[in-house]
Amino acid sequence: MLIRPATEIPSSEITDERVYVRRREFLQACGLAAVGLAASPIAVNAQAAARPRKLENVARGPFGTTEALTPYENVATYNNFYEFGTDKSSPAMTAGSLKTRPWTVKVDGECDRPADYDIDDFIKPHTLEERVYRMRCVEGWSMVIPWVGIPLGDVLKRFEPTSRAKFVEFTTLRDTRQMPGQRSSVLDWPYVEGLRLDEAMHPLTILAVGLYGAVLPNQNGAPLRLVVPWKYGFKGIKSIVRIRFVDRQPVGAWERQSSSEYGFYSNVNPQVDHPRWSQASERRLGEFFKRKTLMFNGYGDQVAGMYAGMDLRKNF
Ligand SMILES: Nc1nc2c(c(=O)[nH]1)N[C@H]1C(S)=C(S)[C@@H](COP(=O)(O)O)O[C@H]1N2
Ligand SMILES: [Mo]
Repeated sequence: MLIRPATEIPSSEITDERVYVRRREFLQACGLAAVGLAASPIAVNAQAAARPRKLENVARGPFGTTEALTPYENVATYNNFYEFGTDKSSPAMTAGSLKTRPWTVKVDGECDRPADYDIDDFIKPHTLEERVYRMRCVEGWSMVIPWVGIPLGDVLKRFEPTSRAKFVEFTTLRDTRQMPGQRSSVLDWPYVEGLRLDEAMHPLTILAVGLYGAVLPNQNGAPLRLVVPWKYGFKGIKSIVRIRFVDRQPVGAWERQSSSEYGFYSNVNPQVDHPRWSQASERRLGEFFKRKTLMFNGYGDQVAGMYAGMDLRKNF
């Protein structure tokens, strides 16, 4: 099996030192230690004992940035996951109630091979890759995260989308017992997001199953979440239970809540302000000074062509 739940590892087996050594081995296996990443904050892991289990057979994926990684502690304790409360610190404290196995992913809509998959069978045909991506939240903070995942395009091709498939819609689990934040009507549950088919097929787009070489912490969207690094973070829907090929543009949970603030495209764009704040700069978690926000979050060379001829002020 490719992925075992964290709960199968007795806590006695996980010590700070072992996790540190495993991390170093992982970096060496990926050839990353040689470029000095081992000296970055990843080696300092105060919360290592709480980390989920390491993932085996992770290859080094393309598109890696060499910017300093955001410390694991920030990535795993400063979260937006409204199903577990609206405070940044709440998901890390309460997402333990989410049961990530067994987990079924339904694939349906405009495709020739719709099916319900057990999460492990869903992932099995693919090689896990590490992708270090810059991430930018619409609220003005950013991180650099070493994701472990599989290219979404490879996944979607398996289901043979029909010629009517123009968009892909993703849905998060809805279960008020496991997700206590869904008892509040802060969003119209379940959380939904969508991509145009070409955005979904783009080689930068991945489905993540882990970060920092280990299984995704629940608060980061276990067992399966979307990662689209040139878009604001809310497009990266967590804890996915359904992937549907559709012919019409899906309405995401944030767009449904406030379409004047959260558009369908949500490409990172320093020239288009959020109605209530500027998007010109950002604060990288763990840093003091603000940085200028880059068009398409710095991925313009790879993705700008998909929006040629579109008015990106209108299609925000
Ligand atoms: N289901 C679900 N997915 C979600 C969210 C959410 O509240 N619910 N928040 C989004 C937002 S606004 C951001 S910035 C990212 C945060 O991901 P992270 O906590 O792993 O950094 O998750 C996105 N995916
Ligand atoms: Mo966000």
